[in-house]
Amino acid sequence: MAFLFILPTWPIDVWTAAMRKVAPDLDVRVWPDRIGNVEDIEYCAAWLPPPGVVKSLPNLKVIMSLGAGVDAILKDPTLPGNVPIVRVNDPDLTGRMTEYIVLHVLMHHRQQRRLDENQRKKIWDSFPTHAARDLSVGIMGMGVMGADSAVRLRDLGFRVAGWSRSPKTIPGVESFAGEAEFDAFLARTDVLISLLPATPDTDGIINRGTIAKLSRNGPFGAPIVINAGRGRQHVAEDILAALDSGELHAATLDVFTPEPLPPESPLWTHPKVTITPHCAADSDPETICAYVAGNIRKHQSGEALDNLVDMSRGY
Ligand code: NDP
Ligand code: OXD
Repeated sequence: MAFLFILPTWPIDVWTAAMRKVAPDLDVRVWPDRIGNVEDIEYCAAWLPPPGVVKSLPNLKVIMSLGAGVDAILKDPTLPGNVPIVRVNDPDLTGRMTEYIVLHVLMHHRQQRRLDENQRKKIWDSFPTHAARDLSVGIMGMGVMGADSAVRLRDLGFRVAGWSRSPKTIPGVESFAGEAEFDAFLARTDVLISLLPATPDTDGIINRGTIAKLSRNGPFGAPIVINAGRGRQHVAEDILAALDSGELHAATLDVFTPEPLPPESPLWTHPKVTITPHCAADSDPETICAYVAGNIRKHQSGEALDNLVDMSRGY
């Protein structure tokens, strides 16, 4: 039995070293030049696999994502339909995302960019601040990441709601579900966060129409958007237009189409936009390899795989 990494855009030596450290007995192969006999390969971990590579593995039993999202794998139109895909659900990855979401909600709430600007200009302006309870945060995507962020934000005193396909029960967090409750969710939301997976249903969900339905009763008089889900979920032109017209107060964006964000994108220099380079939650090689190796061991001993992707939902 062998395990194959298919990571054309990742630092492969870091990942092979991490896997060898956490699973010294695993026969680790690397696409394309250290693949060996393809018939040995029963497990692979992939991110943006070139179309056809996964399909060329005749004895493959499981495809593993090295992140929480699987869109980078599902892009391959030739994936074998009968091989299960699993994704990462790990406290390290989740904790990193929660740090990012809490950081950016607090940054907007405490007007840190205004303070930074004042410091640069040597302006002592102790403007009034407002309480966390004055701000309604709404999280789209209440899975592993969204639920954890919601709880931490709730504990800081923010009014938190989540929107997902199915309703959730989290004490102190209001739940909205499905298209029927989307508008009500938007109407009570001052800070809109996306932690949705990339699927055809979530493509372009942060558009001018969505922004227009957000609350304008919050302390800034206009809403704030934070997208750490996937770049496909926001329409960049709509965000820019809404910021310029005052319909949107500010935006934090971690994910883009395409990535890297091209230097000519007006998002880079917009005074109301905070850009981060898809680093909200980094996959730590040793932690993720230990998780992958654990899932392989489970599968080999006949146990159910953790965090199986439901192909009918696409996440
Ligand atoms: P989960 O699968 O645990 O959660 C996904 C959530 O989205 C679920 O609550 C699901 O609803 C909801 N959802 C999916 N489709 C819809 C829809 N059409 N309408 C309403 N709700 C929907 O994923 P994770 O929380 O682990 O990760 C979420 C995403 O975060 C990843 O797919 C990835 O894109 C992104 N991510 C980004 C990173 C970064 O660094 N920027 C790092 C890691 C992840 P339900 O619960 O009802 O199924
Ligand atoms: C992920 C990511 O999906 O890093 O884990 O984007």
